[in-house]
Order: sequence, then C-alpha cells, then structure tokens
Amino acid sequence: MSAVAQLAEALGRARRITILTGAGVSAASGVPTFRGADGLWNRVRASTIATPEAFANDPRLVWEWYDWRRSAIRDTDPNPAHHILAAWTRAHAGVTLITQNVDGLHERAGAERLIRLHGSLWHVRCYQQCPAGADAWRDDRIPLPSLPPPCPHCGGYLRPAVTWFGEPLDQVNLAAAARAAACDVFLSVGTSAVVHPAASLIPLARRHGALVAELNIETTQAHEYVDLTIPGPAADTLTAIDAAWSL
Ligand code: BJW
Repeated sequence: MSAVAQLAEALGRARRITILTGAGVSAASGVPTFRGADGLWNRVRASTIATPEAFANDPRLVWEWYDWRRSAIRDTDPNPAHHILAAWTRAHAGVTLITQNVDGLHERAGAERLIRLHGSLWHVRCYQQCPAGADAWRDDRIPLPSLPPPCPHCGGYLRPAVTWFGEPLDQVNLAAAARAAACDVFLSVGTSAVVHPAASLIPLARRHGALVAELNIETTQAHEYVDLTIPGPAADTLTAIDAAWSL
C-alpha cells in the first residue's frame, strides 16, 4: 500500500488529528522559506534581525525588514495546501492546526482551531510593554506611518508581534499545542523541524502513540520520529491525501 493510502486509512480511523505546519506550506504561494538556498536566513543573518537584541540595537532596520515582508506577503494568496488543511479543520472537529508561520495564509484560507506558535506579521504590540499596549492587536497598514511606528498608548515603539529567537513562546498557545500532540495522527508539513520548542511537538506526539507522518520535499531532522515519509510539495501531497481520505 502506498504511503498516501496508509495515511488516508489512518486519518479515516483517527479521532484526534494534529497538523504542524512550517514555511514550506506557504512556498507555493511565493512566500520564501527561512532555510535552504533561497531562504531568508541566507539573505540576512537571523541574529541581526530576529532577536530582541537586534531590535534594541536598530529598531528601524528590523522594522524595514518586516515592512518589506508584509508588503511582499500582502500580494500572495493561500495555495491548495492552505485550502485543504482549512477544509479539514472545518469538516472534522478533531483536527487541530498548529503553525509556525506568521504570514496569515492559514487564516485567510478559513482555518479553524489554529494555534499560532510564532505570532503574526499582521499584529503589533508595545515594545516597552506599556499596560495598554502589552497585548498584541492587528495593524496591517502598509506602509506603516513611520519606522519604527509609535505606540499609540505610550509614545514608545511598536514591535512586530512575532516570536524572535531567545524569546519564550506564548505559554497559552504552547500549552494548547502540547495538549494537541496527544493525538492519533500527527502530520508535520513543510517544516525543517529545527526550531524548538515547535519541533519538540513531533517526538512528543510519537511518545503519545501517534502515527507521525512527514510531508516535505526533503528529509528533516525529525526523521527518526516519523513513521511515514511522503516526499514532495505540500500542495501536491495534500491534494493526493485529500482525494484518498473519505472525510
Ligand atoms: C517544502 C516545500 C514545499 C519547501 N512543500 N515542503 C532546543 C534545542 C536547540 C535549540 C533550542 C531548543 N529550545 C530552544 C532553542 C533555541 C531556539 C532554537 O530552536 N534554535 C534552533 C534554530 C537551534 N528557539 C528559540 O529561541 C525559541 N524560544 C525559546 O525557546 O524560548 C525559550 C525561553 C523561555 C523562557 C525565557 C526566554 C526564552 C523561539 C523561536 C522563534 C523562531 N522565530 C522564527 C522567526 C519568526 C518571526 C519571523 O518570521 O520573522 O520563526 S525563526 C523561523 O524558523 C520562523 C519559523 O517559524 C521557524 C521554523 O522554520 P520553518 O517553518 O521550519 O522553515 P524552514 O525554512 O526552516 O523550513 C522549511 C521547510 O519546508 C524545509 O524543510 C523545506 O524542505 C520545506 N519545503 N518547500 C513541502 N513546497
């Protein structure tokens, strides 16, 4: 039996299904991944852009980079991978989608029960964590009026509401993701599985007894925890699984 057929059969039997996505899911929409030959971290060093220290050192430079990404992503659309995953969340109450992506494409495809582990490019919060500005809110203006944009509450700086290296993930979201790892089938889709704690969900699911499948164009560091590897672009593989799974 093919890996797609095996997975479709397991999905058909499963009560709880959890799907972890990464940048590879948005690649077909034209959103660059982070690692690999054309990855963002090949163009800029993560330490100079995606850390609290980088922002403290040069908030304008960091905001210019986020402003550029926001304007590039604004013109992209969800691809079949986003649409199929969103349809699964709507059709099956046991499906939970966990994403590391900050691009908003799962939301635009209409995903339900979405856990955003690394925040959102389309949200901001007060860098100084003033009482009124500490919780993130949506601000999708492009371009922003000035860089760095001012906090409307205290006049300090706003920052993108994303999770940088060295910052803790939102604990409520992380706890929800860890609970969702206790599932029957766990899919890891389009992530290199190198960034923790997101990548730790894969072995966690395995410890809970889930069948773990990886959908990726390459083998990743998670391969030792994976029961089924389905190579190929996420949009194609998910289309094949969707056709084989009588949901
Ligand atoms: C396709 C495809 C197609 C292409 N179809 N597939 C344990 C061990 C080691 C290190 C650590 C650890 N725990 C913590 C750390 C440190 C660190 C970390 O993980 N470092 C490692 C890199 C070594 N983690 C952190 O710092 C995290 N914070 C933390 O742990 O805090 C602890 C703490 C507690 C208390 C106080 C203080 C601290 C935070 C991590 C934040 C990550 N942030 C980023 C940037 C977000 C904002 C932004 O976008 O600007 O998140 S980095 C970047 O990597 C982004 C992504 O979400 C994340 C994951 O990347 P992803 O999605 O996997 O993309 P790629 O590019 O890596 O892979 C793409 C994949 O797609 C590839 O496999 C391709 O083959 C595939 N692909 N096309 C299918 N068409």
